[in-house]
Amino acid sequence: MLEGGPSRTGVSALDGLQQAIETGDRAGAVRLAREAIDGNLPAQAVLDAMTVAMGVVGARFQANEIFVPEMLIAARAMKAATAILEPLLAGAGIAPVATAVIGTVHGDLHEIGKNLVAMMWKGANIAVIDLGTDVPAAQFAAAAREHGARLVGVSALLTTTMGGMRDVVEAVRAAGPPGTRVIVGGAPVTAGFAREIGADGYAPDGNSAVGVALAAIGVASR
Ligand code: B1M
Repeated sequence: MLEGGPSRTGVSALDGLQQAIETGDRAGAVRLAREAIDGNLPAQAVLDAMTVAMGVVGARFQANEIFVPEMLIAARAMKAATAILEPLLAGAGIAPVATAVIGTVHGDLHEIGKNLVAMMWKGANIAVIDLGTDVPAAQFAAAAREHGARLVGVSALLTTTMGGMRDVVEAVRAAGPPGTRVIVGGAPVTAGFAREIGADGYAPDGNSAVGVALAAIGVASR
């Protein structure tokens, strides 16, 4: 009988990949991500397996079954494995449709979600300047000015740091290029919070961050 969906080998590669991320096995994660891609599994399915793994890691941390060092090595494994996907997601456009500056808000060291959004934006032919993590509000505005960015992306993963996004919106309005749009996201961030702080857009995940960013600057999605 013929069945759609990933092959058994594909499914077990994704299970193995999820396991490798959960246990922080960086070499295994890279190898299995490569095998999954070489086996023609869609990049999105590979990404989803890794994201599920980080959810498991977070739940274990919350239940005091693992601690910060284990979260960190899991994140390092995911970071290394997502690098395999970047060339697949990267855009092949000639001139970028816009430039974006992106970073994680001040006080916050979580970078994987921000990296994924940066990857997706590059895939949509947006030139991305990545400021990294723990970025002060003024630096977003200064970088936007320096690079003539029409978009500023801000990520926050902690309820204790998301308030800093308001400072970024204010800094960009005060000292960024006129008309620059600020897009926010991250696990604790909601559309309501984004509205409250005066952001121009909110996206719950990397995929939707593309449409939200393009809509914010008036460019039609392809
Ligand atoms: Co931290 N951590 N962490 N952590 N960590 C969380 C976020 C937590 C939910 C874990 C938990 O308790 N269940 C919890 C936050 C609780 C809260 O505030 N509500 C937490 C905590 C408490 C902490 C510390 C305070 C722990 C401590 O020290 N006691 C500490 C804080 C350090 C700091 O930042 N100052 C800390 C540290 C760390 C590590 C450094 C060890 C490590 C990060 C390493 C790294 O990034 N290089 C880490 C990790 C790995 C996690 C979890 C397990 C995984 C995060 C992740 O990468 N997810 C996380 C638990 C969890 O998320 N379930 C947790 C995968 C990623 C693909 O998803 O980042 O949500 P995410 O991104 C998504 C969307 O949110 C969205 O799109 C992405 C793709 O779909 N998105 C955007 C993100 N940014 C966007 C921007 C956009 C649009 C969409 O537009 C610009």
